[in-house]
Amino acid sequence: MDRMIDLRSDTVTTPTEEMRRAMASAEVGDDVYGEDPTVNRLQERAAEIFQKEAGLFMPSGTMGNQVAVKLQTKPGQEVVVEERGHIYNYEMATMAALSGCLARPVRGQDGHLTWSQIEAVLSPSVYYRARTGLITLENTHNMAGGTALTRAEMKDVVDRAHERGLPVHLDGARIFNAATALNTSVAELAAGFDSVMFCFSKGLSAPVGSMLLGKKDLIQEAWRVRKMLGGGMRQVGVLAAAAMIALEKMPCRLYEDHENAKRLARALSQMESFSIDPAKVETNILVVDVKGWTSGELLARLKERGVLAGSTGPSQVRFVTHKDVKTADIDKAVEIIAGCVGSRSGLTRSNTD
Ligand code: TLP
Repeated sequence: MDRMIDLRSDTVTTPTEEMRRAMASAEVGDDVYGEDPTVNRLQERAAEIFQKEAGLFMPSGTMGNQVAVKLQTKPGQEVVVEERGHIYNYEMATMAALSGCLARPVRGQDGHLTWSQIEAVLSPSVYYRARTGLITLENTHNMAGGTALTRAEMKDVVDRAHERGLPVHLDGARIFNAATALNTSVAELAAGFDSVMFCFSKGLSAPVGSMLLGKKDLIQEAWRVRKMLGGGMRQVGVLAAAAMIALEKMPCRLYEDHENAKRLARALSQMESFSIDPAKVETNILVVDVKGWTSGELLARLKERGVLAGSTGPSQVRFVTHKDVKTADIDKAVEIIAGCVGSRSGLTRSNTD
């Protein structure tokens, strides 16, 4: 069989040749002493691009998010999160385990949370209700299908939260995808947030790493919490060197992933076995409802034929496009998927795309 077409996640992307060369020749030092020049440059450059005071390199997005939660909450408080949010569903209940917090999930339309939805769940000021400690937004929203939250809608949440004295964290693992889709800058999208986490290791294709950004005081404390969690790294400039290329060179190609995702969505929308509105695909993620199959059955059949995707529910699958999947691979994947669902139901409509 040819190589697998891996649409499980953009986390599967491999580093570019340029990243590998930069890693091999990176200038390094002990970052626990703050002496790795490559890490220091990366943190400064990320802060500059996002127009935040300071940044801290993190081994993962999960650690970046959870350090932000720990720093901005007290045990016994609630954290508002969109119901399908990563912080709530895919971080092993860390906010409970490490910060002693309770998630307060709110369902937003396609992952968008409005202030009125958030306000409805904020703790009333009576002593017997848990206090809200932090509000979180996710952009793009992964499990809502890679939807992009606009500057205006986020600003509304941030401003109103601040009026109530509440900090707001942005899980911007894929903020560069959002900026690409909305034709704006990441600085514009990150404005006003007390903390922002973004990942180098997703569509930007670095092998490892995320960044937490915020005010100097917050980031100074983040150094302590990262170390507590075992995230103090040593000659980590080898990773920061790849991340620097991810930051400078990779955002400009993300539109290709978005075009490929739309291409895949248009094709799937022509097949009876899937329910997806291609007009709603804004970035590189498709979350698709499956009819007539369980997601497990379908994914196993696709895998046998050379396509990998992920399950996001008993009858829902996720396809993610990225650098290592070209347009020709998408067309090949469409052929394989059509053959697979067609062989079972004979229901494939003609693909007019
Ligand atoms: N997302 C992964 C899985 O964990 C689901 C993926 O394949 O999409 N925030 C968001 C919005 C994410 O999508 C992810 C990873 C993270 C945080 C965590 O990043 P890592 O994996 O670096 O801890």
